[in-house]
Amino acid sequence: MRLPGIDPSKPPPGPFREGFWRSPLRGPRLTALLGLVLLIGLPIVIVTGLLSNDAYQPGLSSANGLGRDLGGPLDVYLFGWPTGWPWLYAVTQGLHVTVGLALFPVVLAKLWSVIPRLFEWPPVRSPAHALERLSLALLVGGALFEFVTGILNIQYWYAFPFFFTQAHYYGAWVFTGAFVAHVILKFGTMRGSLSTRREVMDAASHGGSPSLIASSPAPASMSRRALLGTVAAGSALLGLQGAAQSIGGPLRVFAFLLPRGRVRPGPLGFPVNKTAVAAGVSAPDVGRAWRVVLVGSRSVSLSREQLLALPQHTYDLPIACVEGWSTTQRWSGVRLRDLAELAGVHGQATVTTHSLDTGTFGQASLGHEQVAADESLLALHVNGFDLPLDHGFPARVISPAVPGVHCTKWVTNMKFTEVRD
Ligand SMILES: Nc1nc2c(c(=O)[nH]1)N[C@H]1C(S)=C(S)[C@@H](COP(=O)(O)O)O[C@H]1N2
Ligand SMILES: [Mo]
Repeated sequence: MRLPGIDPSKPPPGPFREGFWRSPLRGPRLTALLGLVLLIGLPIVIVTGLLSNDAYQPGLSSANGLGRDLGGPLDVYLFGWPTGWPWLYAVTQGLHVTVGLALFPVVLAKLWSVIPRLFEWPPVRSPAHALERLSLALLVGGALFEFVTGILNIQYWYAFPFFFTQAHYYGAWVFTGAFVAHVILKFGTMRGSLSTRREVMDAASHGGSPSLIASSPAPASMSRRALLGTVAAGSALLGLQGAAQSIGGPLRVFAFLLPRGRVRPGPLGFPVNKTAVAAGVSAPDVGRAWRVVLVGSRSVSLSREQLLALPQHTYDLPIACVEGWSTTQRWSGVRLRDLAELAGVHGQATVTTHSLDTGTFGQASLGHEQVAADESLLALHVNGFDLPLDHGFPARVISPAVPGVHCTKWVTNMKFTEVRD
């Protein structure tokens, strides 16, 4: 296939010319080694990402318009998110963020190792070659998009004009499709390159693609071992950040590069997602006049004293944020299902909570599995103390295994909706 105006024997100057890429470190074995690490690690990130979407309960959106709805047929809801293992989301999302952070240096090194291939000349040789190049564009673009948006999100730096969740989720489908195609196409090459001790000219170089081995190598400025060591050290540092904020406790100090690394000492010093000041919640709002309104087949309004007079239950439960940090504390309060009963809802029910905080996270929904769980509470105490204002005083939701965003603070209203099946 000849493209008009393109002479295959005359690449434009610069990166398209043989001899432009001169690092002696590049070669198919290096690329294959980095590829193997990604082949093992990326499926963990992909699967835990899909599970995170499930935990957000997209299925609830049709019930009350408040569950998450990213739109489109790929917003899949696989199964009702279980409540039996309270640590479940802390583990799946901790893995998503920790493994993702640790793989970022490997992704960058892998892209560096194959960069001569991105500058093929002629850019397109045949329809099959065009398809292959398109899949590579989706792979590289998808990977960079996913890693960069994910990392900006955990740094609370919304430097982009689109809605993070939707873009990161649909970007993941694009990336995953391209990743699967790439693994199918390149698995044999990777195995072949790893099975020899020495770099050999890659087969593809005969097919017209530029070789990864420089034709006129420059003197090495570092050894290949030093390159791999640098990548591994970068991965270890970032992986430590993720693990430290997700495992928490005394390890949290090692998350010094992340926003949730700094906490105050003492039993109430655990991380705060959004402070009362940031949410616009002030002392008068939560004074003696505060009431929570329970809505079901009837409406009941309760003061904090009245809530405290109801049966209290205590559980150790994590708050596990989508950003990968979690913290387990001892919460006490009234069971959500007891509140549903008070509102006259006796069967299976979902709940939608509203808060004094009028921001995006000031409302959330829980499925009927969550409402029915023993450990799901409207918490009034944490670690034996009144809830601090930053953690949702006078009352907040806490529920096993759900993403932290469902644990609404400064609750003012709870609407229970009976589910009929
Ligand atoms: N009203 C209200 N509730 C909220 C939030 C919020 O911004 N406003 N943030 C949610 C998120 S995203 C998380 S991870 C948890 C964090 O709880 P914490 O701030 O007590 O650690 O609270 C959730 N509840
Ligand atoms: Mo969160």
